[in-house]
Amino acid sequence: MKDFGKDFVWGCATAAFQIEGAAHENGKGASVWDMMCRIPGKVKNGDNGEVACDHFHRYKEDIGMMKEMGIPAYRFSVSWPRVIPTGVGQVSEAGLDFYDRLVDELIGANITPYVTLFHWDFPYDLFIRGGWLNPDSSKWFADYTQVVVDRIGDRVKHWMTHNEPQCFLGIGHRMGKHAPGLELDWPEFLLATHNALLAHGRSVQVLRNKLGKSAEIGWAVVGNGTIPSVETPVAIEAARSAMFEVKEKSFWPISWYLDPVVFGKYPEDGLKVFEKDMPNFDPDDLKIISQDIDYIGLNIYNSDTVSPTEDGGWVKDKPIVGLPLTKFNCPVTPEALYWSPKFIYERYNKPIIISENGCSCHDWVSMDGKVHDPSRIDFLHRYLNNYKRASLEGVDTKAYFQWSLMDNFEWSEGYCERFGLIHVDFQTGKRTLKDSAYWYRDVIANNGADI
Ligand code: IFM
Repeated sequence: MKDFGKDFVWGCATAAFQIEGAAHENGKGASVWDMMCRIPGKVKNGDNGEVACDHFHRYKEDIGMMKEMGIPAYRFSVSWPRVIPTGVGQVSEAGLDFYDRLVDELIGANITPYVTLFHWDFPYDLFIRGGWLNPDSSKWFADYTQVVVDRIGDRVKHWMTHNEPQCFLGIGHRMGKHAPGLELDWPEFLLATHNALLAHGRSVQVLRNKLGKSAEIGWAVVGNGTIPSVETPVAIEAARSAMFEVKEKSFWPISWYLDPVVFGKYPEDGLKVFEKDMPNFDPDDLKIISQDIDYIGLNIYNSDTVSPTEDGGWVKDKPIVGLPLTKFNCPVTPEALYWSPKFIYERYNKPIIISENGCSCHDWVSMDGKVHDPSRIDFLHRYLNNYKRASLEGVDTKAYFQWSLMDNFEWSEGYCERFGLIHVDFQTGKRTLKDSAYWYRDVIANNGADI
């Protein structure tokens, strides 16, 4: 039976704020998420990241569990305010030491580190200086990148700059639901977005200068896309257009983020939509933004289904009555893992990494001491089936990272959504491998041949 190919990489993913805890250890600075957690009503149950999974202290145990599961690669993020407490200037050697130890422990366990530089915990001190609206913000990020790569770049070869720009910019700076909780008008939002894109580009430059071609560099965007309602050429083209079109003011369209990064220009239709809202910027910015990257990371959870219309357009289908939903109320749409990677690969011609995929379920420790999560197994199986189809049909699929290694802090949902392969008892910190962890171990062991 066919597997995913000999160089395919299997892994799990997490993010610093969601698991580390140790919020004040060694003078760690605050992030916008620490601020958000203190604003009543912003996070369910008033939960916060003070302790989270206490991974900062228990990382050896966590890596031991990864070893037990046979996980070959681990995607984690570095906390910017842990390594530079005020975001710029004084570096915390103790903060950097943690990532040093983490990387060493991973390599010792034969697990390849994939480092994300920014998974949303923006330094609070820089936020009060204007955050991504500050014209210096991209340089701050470049300086931070330098500090991190100087310390762990000798051992880390796989890098991602930002995680999900649509979310930290859109949900954080337009909807106000995520940190920093802003509801900017479009001109300010587009300026923040432009600066964050520039930060990505400068960060790639720093990584490349330091590591050259030995490094594999990319970033991770929300890759939820569109599924054609039927597999006819017309319906497929309708779904493709729907995936990339910017037809109204919205922060979701993937082309708004990927076109500048890969093609060095904003999409024409989006420029028409945003027109006078666009910031003035130096045209050379786009050269910086479009540094050559080695892959595109896609975080895919679900997709809309669309149908073609008679006039050559498309329309979103109404959700099917009774469509399966995850605990988080997200639709279960496994074909998302076929169509999104395919459409993205065909448009941008870059290797694909699934940098996140998974679901939250109603998990608890049963009377037998185990955690039975058949719906997560079924979810992952169906999605991987589709990813395999993409791979077998020629999409350059490099890797798959399940979200998430362990239950963790799910942003404005607090600890209410459990995405992990490892169950975490948030009262005691006790970890328990779920049934899905053992299932994933077997998938990895035969490189997905049974999928
Ligand atoms: O937990 C998040 C992660 O931080 C970013 N992508 C989606 C996940 C699940 O909601």
